[in-house]
Amino acid sequence: MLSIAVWGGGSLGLLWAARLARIFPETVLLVRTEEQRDWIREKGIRLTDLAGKEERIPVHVRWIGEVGDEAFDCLLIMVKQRHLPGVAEALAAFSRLPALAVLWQNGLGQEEAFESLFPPGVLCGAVTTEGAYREGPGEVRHTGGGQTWIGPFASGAVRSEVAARFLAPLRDEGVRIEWESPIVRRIWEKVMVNCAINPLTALLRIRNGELLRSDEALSLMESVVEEAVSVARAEGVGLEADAVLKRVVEVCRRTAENRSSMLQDVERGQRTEIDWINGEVVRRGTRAGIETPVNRTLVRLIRLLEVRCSPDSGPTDGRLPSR
Ligand code: KPL
Repeated sequence: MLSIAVWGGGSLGLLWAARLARIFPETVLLVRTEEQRDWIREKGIRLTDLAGKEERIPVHVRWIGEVGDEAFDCLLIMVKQRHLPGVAEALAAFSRLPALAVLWQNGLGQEEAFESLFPPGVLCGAVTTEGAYREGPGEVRHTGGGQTWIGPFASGAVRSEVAARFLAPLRDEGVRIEWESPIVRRIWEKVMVNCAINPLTALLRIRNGELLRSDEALSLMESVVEEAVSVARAEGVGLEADAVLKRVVEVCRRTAENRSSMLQDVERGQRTEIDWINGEVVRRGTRAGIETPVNRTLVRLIRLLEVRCSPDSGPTDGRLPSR
């Protein structure tokens, strides 16, 4: 039997912990607060499926303050990018590291904090087109079906035996999940979609589908994608701007009613993932000598919005927050 842990009790963490607990009953969910732990320990996870049917699923749950030296075969890391250094620090204290560690963050650069911990092939990334919405501490709604890919960041790394034992039972249960080696191209494709949709929806406070109603929005998304495609190409990931833009439009249609994750962060007064999405395109563009003025402007506008929307935004010293 595989021992699996899901680190992070956000929307995807809850969805996957519930799904995995049905297949691998020993799955442990690691959450950030004692309140969330107590809620889930008492009531389980309440999952509302795509058809609107509710189910309560009991899950082993622990607060990360209780996590000591653990031995998991497989670890799904589903925290926001800004919490990754803390996870890497905690893992560095484990005497036995997982044989499969999967990073599920939006954006680029998530692997950087972990590269020195894991040998190539153990550290994987995940990209999913599924949607979920956290409705409470242990309540999650599955808002969109889709496909998930996991695979190593490193080229040439082979699928481990643990990865095969993790994937096969999920597929048997009808979960659409594939191994893709390396995962980098999928990550870039997703980043481009997030670069185009997330900041604009957050700035304009609109749902994804509304972006398609305006030529101005479409032309901004086109510029964002063109810049990002040039940067990806400089990194050896050959994507075509037209095809990517078509995909962006298709995602806007398919998720027309969604409030993007960045819009949700802004509405909750939380820091967004802009630095790891458009911000990474700018950073990598600078490294490769490629100008990315539209992405740069979106990063600045979102940072301004973060300062305005933060619950503790008092007077600032005039500096914008940096990553
Ligand atoms: O991934 C998303 C997000 O909101 O972060 C999209 C695809 C834009 C769906 O809302």
